Amino acid sequence: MIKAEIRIVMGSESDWAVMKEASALLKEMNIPHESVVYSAHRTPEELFSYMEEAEQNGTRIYIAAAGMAAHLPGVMASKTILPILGVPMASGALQGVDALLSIVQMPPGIPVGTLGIGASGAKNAALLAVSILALENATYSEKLREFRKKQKEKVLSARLT
Ligand code: RP5
Repeated sequence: MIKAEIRIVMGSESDWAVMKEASALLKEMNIPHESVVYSAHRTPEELFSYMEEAEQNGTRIYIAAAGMAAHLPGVMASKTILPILGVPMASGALQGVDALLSIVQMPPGIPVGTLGIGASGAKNAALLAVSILALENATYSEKLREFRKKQKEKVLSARLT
């Protein structure tokens, strides 16, 4: 297993189409991370073993993405005191509203920080993870400032025809 502070865990390979946006952003910022698939209800034992190994290998924050009943972020939060950022996936008949409500409505005591549904949530989870780590990492603060600068320039350079 690679050493990485950020781990992206998703409940199904079908979530990767969206979660690759979070991974791409971290890659663009040159931030070591790992993306894996483990399901809270289909592979619970393997999920817990993975978390144990991940935490021996430098993990400081998890991004957990799931759709439908979306237990994954909450179940992961039950097993660790590291921060969990939950991203609801727009899968199933309710297109992510079910996952959003499930992830955001954690009963008091075991928190999950919840982002928006889909790609915007995935990207914001990556940025928020870097912000949290940047509290103690000046290089990451610099990367975030650079990201914001580029984003601002892009907005200001928009030319409409
Ligand atoms: C959840 O159920 C996954 O996170 C995924 O969003 C959804 C559907 O999973 P698949 O049927 O595509 O494996 O567990």
